Amino acid sequence: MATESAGSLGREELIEAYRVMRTIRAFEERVHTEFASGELPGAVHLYAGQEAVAAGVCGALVEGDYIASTHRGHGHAIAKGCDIGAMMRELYGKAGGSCNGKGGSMHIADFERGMLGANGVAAGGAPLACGSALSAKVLGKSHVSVAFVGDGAANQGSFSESLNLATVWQLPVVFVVEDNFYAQATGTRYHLRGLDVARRAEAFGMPAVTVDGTDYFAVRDAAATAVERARSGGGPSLVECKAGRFFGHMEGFDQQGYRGAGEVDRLRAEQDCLVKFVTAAGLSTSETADVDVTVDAAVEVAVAEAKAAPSPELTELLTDVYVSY
Ligand SMILES: Cc1ncc(C[n+]2csc(CCOP(=O)(O)OP(=O)(O)O)c2C)c(N)n1
Ligand SMILES: [Mg+2]
Repeated sequence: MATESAGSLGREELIEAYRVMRTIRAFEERVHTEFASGELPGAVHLYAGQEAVAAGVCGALVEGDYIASTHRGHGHAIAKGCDIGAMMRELYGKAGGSCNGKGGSMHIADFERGMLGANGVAAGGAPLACGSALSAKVLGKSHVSVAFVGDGAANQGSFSESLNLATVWQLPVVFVVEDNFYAQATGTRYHLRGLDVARRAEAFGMPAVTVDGTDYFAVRDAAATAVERARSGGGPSLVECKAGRFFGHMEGFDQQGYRGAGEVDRLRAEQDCLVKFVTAAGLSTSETADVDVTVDAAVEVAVAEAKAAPSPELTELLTDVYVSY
């Protein structure tokens, strides 16, 4: 599909988009093997397969914009510019991690990068992004806030409340719903009856579109339109992106018996957003190889440094945990 940004992005922007998606993929594939070898603690939800959503949406943002993420948040963090070394240390619970090793996968945050946090509460990012968007409105700032929400989380009451508040207050916020076809082991045809979440958003008086979440350019164009609308005072929008995950719901505990035979193999063979992107962007083998080598080396370093890093000091146990105002 020929989309607006496919033609308008320069070579450097295309290579940067590939670098972001390739970093997410390498990070997630490596975390999967680290977890399988018993090296990695905690609860981990992998984002591989959905890279074009995080990269496409964050590609439409500028510095100073904010995102609020989900329990499946590594891809969002990487796309928003978080350091993968700090992220890997966080996953290992080590000093120097994004939250000094005390948050783990589901709490990675970096306010300086505009990453308001992964979130263990389904749809927890939606009201957070509304708050961040309200601050822009009240303080007269120009930042836009994005909430990433899963298809299952879109059934949470807090999500509907957020859509309502956002339209009532005309907040500069974009809701990005990632329909990866499952909420844990429950398929969307059981919990949404096949209904696009975008149709629900329209009932709140909000522009909403549904796009192929494995198509970087389709996601980026839809996000750019929504971000521009938000920044120029046009209020909230919703972008629904459909893209399956390559791994189970959660590392270590999901045999994926609820998925059809060969479903993941087919996803990897036919719906790989990185392969689609390279073809659509016309990147050469040498262009991708340069990125691949750099990215793989960076992930290797991140893992080695995370393993070698010390645990946080006991004296740090309560720092950054409680805030007094
Ligand atoms: C408020 C709340 N209820 C239940 C859960 C347990 N839970 C964790 S992930 C999940 C499913 C989320 O599905 P979806 O929103 O589609 O995101 P995905 O895992 O597919 O990325 C649930 C129910 C939770 N974390 N928070
Ligand atoms: Mg889901």
